[in-house]
Amino acid sequence: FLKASAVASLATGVAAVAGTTKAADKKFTIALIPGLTTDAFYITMRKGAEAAAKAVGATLVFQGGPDFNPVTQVPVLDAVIAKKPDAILIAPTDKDQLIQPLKKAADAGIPIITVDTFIGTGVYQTGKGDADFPLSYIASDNLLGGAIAARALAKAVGEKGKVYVSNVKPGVSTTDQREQGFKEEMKKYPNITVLETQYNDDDANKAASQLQAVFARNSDLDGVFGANLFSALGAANGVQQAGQTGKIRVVAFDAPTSIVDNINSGLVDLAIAQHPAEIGYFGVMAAYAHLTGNSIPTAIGTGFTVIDKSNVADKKVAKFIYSD
Ligand code: T6T
Repeated sequence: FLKASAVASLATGVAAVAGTTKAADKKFTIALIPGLTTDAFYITMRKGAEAAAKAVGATLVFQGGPDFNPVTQVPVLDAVIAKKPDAILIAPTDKDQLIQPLKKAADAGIPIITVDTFIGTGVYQTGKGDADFPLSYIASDNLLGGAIAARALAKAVGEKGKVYVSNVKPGVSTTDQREQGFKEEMKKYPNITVLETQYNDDDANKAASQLQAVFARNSDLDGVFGANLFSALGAANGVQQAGQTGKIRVVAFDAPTSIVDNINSGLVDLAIAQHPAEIGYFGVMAAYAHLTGNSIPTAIGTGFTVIDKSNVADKKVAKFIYSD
């Protein structure tokens, strides 16, 4: 026979377990709003987010705009807010222009976590400024990524000559930081001139024509850093169209499937793969932790895998190539 006190504590234990089960049983809906829907980076992020949602029994809603632009992203955000999800994960397409639209969601009581890109300074929960309300920022270290790109390009061009950055547009936290990190690191190479940045609006065709225009003005152009998937893809295409494969060296941010051929053919020297699936996975897990009463870190950093000719065929590396 159990003593009365033992029965009581057993009962409490059962109640506690039942309570836990109840909280975990609630099916949360977590929305993921990417920078744009048709980008292998965000498609891969979605996969990671789906895996985490499955693990915790949450429903993931993936909804985004057709291009990387606040004009198309804000209406999507408004539509998502109207559906009252339990949490929103979002890659804001502009660090200032998304502050007020996201504030509306936070004021409506929806927890916000930014993934990949940030608003304001990206330092959250400080009690300072108008953009500290998101709970967490989950992303690559983009300043570091820019510095890695600079070192790789410097090496590829023999630490001298002319290079430029092919970039999206000012105001995007990730690509601004990559350019900043790149330029800071390039100061260590006094014989390398960094020409004016070319902004392509996330349009690979524009990045390709810009490469050709820069080359037309600078026949001694040695290299280009493509600061995101479309900038790098476009710049590499431009190099190929100009018949300069291997002469104008290319360092790429991001790793779509096409990067494998481009590395093997020597068109691209090196690609810096982000880990978007991790960003999605930890984004959902952080939201779930918060929704079930746990505290979460205000920032989570994910890593890079640097891919070049020497390791592109390695399975451990290939798994970081993005999904189509
Ligand atoms: O480079 C990624 C992402 O990190 C950036 O914020 C926007 O561009 C990509 O989605 C690649 O196209």
